[in-house]
Amino acid sequence: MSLVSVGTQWPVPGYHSGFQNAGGIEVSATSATKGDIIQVGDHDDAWPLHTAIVVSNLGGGHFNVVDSNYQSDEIVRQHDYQPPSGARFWRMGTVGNGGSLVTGAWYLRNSNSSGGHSVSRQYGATGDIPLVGDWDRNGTVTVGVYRPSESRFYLSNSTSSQVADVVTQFGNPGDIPVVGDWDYEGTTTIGVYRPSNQTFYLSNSNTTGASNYVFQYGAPGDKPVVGNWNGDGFVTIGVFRPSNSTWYLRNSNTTGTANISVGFGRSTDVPVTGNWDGSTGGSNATTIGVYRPSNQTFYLSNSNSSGSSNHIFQYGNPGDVPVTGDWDDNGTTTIGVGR
Ligand SMILES: [Ca+2]
Ligand SMILES: [Ca+2]
Ligand SMILES: [Ca+2]
Ligand SMILES: [Ca+2]
Repeated sequence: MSLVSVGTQWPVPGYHSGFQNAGGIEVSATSATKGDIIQVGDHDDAWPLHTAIVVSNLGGGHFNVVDSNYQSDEIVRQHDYQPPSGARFWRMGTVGNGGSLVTGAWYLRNSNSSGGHSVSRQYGATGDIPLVGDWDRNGTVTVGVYRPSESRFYLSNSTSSQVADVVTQFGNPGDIPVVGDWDYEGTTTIGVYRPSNQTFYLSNSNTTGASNYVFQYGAPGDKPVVGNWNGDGFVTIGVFRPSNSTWYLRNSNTTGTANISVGFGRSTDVPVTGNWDGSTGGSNATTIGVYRPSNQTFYLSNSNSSGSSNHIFQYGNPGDVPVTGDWDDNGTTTIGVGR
């Protein structure tokens, strides 16, 4: 704080650019959520330099935060705080692969292109990780969430209701949810990837209980992905490795080496998967793509190989979480965001 009192020590350069260079995404005060950074002042302006971490967004520009030195006392404290209007908000990390919901609004589009949303939904709460699947095997995909604070899945079979049809505890704190039709009988069921031991735990039912598949795969820092990579109908796993922007896809839910390795995307991208062109027959495989939070742009490929993207388009707002699904049941996987 002496820097503030003597004034002449300003500027302290590069707070905002530093967060950005490290992969941070600037978000609005309204959308700031737990774990985001509030940075006040980057130069000698009206607002004293200060950094705080959001614990909860109280609305109306007020936040509960944890910070230190706010009272020049070197004490780390948690308190309610209203940052000055010059404050900026940075999201450095993510929960799950691509982040978590803030308002629980979903904006889904029926084509892989820029434009407005085709369908909107309201489902889930702040901190939830959005999921998509056909939980009741009626042929229609619907939404769900994983609530990390409870290690619970909340799954809806409705295209409108906010009521959960299925509530299931599964996994441990720190797990990343994954969902898929692991046994190719039509129902999308739950699972988690545990980063701490790089192990998948997959269940063939949407109920609490033992996993049907438990196996190690991947390396520390990997992000789990799932898809029907070889077109045989079974949804199997893979990982996206940010350190080398490489996907390692496996055609069975077992430990072992990758069947497909492909470089695609950038380290700070969020992996997404789907059948973007609705190809059928023997080529109905799931293919890869990424959502780039920094420019809110999807880059989707119709093959699991390196090379240029087949679909590149902007969609969503800073802080949104990408989701994918065949919302209109026409065979083509398209995109959306959870907010
Ligand atoms: Ca369904
Ligand atoms: Ca199944
Ligand atoms: Ca395809
Ligand atoms: Ca579709």
